[in-house]
Amino acid sequence: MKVIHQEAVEWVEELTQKCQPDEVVWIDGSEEQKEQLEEEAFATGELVKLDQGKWPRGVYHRTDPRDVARTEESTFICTTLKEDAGPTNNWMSPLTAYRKADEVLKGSMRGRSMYVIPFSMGPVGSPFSKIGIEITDSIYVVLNMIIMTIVGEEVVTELGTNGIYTKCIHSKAGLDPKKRLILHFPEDNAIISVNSGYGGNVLLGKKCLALRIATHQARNEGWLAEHMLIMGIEEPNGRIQYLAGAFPSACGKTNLAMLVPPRSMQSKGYRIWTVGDDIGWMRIDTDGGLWAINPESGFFGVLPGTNEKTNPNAMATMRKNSIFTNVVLGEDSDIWWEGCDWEPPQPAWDWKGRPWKPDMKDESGVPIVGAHPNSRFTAPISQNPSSSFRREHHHGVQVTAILFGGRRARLAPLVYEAFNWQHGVFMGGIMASERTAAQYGAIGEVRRDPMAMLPFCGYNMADYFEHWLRMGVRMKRKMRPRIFHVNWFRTDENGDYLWPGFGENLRVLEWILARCRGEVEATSTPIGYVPRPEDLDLDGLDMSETVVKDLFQVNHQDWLEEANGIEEFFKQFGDRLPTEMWAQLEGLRRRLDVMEER
Ligand code: OXD
Ligand code: MN
Repeated sequence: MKVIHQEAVEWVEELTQKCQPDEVVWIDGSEEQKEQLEEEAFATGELVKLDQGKWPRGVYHRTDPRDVARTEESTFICTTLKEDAGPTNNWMSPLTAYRKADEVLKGSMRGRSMYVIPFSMGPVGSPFSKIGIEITDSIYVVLNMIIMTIVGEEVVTELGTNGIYTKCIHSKAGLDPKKRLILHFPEDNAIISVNSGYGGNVLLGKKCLALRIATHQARNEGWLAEHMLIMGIEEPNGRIQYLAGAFPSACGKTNLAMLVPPRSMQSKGYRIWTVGDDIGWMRIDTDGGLWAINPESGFFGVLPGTNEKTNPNAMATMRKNSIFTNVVLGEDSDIWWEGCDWEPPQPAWDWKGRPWKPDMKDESGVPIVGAHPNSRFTAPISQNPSSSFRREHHHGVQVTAILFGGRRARLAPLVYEAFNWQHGVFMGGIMASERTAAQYGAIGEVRRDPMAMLPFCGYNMADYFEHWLRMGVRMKRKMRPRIFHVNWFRTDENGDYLWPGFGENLRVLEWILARCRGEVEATSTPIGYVPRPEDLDLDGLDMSETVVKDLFQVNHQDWLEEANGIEEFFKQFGDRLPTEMWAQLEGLRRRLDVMEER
């Protein structure tokens, strides 16, 4: 592979001097090179070859037990001015950050190989796409990047002699959690990640480039980089319309993106087409509409709870050519995780590598899980049976509706629509989820997560709201996506879900699309438009009138309390918060007052 980008070659040379690897290997994405790297990793134990009958070309990896999830406390935005990172990000001055990174990087690759991965986020040559070069000392990272991004000669050709690229540096170094740093330099278009081997911290094309660095570029260049799934809904008449949706972690984003319609809707002719499950890059095209691509080529999905019922398409996607991280490994080279469809292999080892069998308990009687709750599969999107034919299209897909979601037991109706774009931005800005037993912190405690971007917005979130508001103004009114909020998690007084979820969510998406086409009326409430019960297809669901009423109820007192919580959240942004956001909050309170007077 011939690299003619002199500056990139010099940068790699400089890093070679600094990190002192035994050798430098440029990754060309070829099958031969991939196989050779796998063999090396099998020999050192970095990877385990799985039962090739059950998992063709499947491999297994275990991360250090202290390194199993994104570490927000070691993640920094390194801008010259602290205010540019804003109150919701950790900030470090670029000078300090480079110095600290240098201390770790110096000699960190002695006795190891340094791999250089030129990669493209998005179809090569598309006006949406961005190129990066990741330097890493981990074969696991190389193999994941080959699945998650486009790697190969075509990227180097596209880069040419002077193309722009993000400098992405990763070294496992000593995997010391105390010295772990995930540093973003938006002003230099660079990322440095040290002392971690966990996907979200080290597959630098994903959260680091495609969100934190890209949000900064998107603001400067006038587009949106979002933590969103993108899916197409094909109706019986063959029309396909696309939705983009932002949901906080543990709200079923991957499952929704890969949804299989319930039988009753399948037989009418409905189909879902997955464009992406995690990241959407969106631009205003010459038609004045919003167009989106998924810059990723693979899924990096959570395994526990994934099975033929919750996500049959994910199960089919990971059948071959996939990487499994931190699940149970059997002596027979089979794998297992909590909630999968088969019996655990025996003998077996858990995600920490300790002998494990089902129903084991620790000294205090607490069950010992076999797979880490954040164990993952990495699989090519192209293997998804519902993969959209538009996925590789250079201009992406036109977004008809934007969905914001959260996990709210009482507050939010199943679905409601924003009055207009500005109100929709407010709706995204106040997004929140209540913690479940599976997460740290008090159960029921509300975590505000605007547009599901709290850990991913690479600049001051107040400016991010302003950018969203401006984007709306730039779109043609008729082409502007409508904005909705969904909540699949509303419960009754016994804590049981009111809505069945899974494939049935398509019924809600259908109402959303009907609204976008102007085909159905809706009921106006202080928080937005909710469906009239007769407009939601509830065929075959056996749902009582009371349940339907409860699903859409807007409780005055709960919303007044919510408004106080929103005010507290907004205050931290001081004068930088757009006045429109305060005006929206006032509007909400005013409408709630009118509701009470009635
Ligand atoms: C992810 C996340 O891994 O959002 O996608 O944490
Ligand atoms: Mn995500």
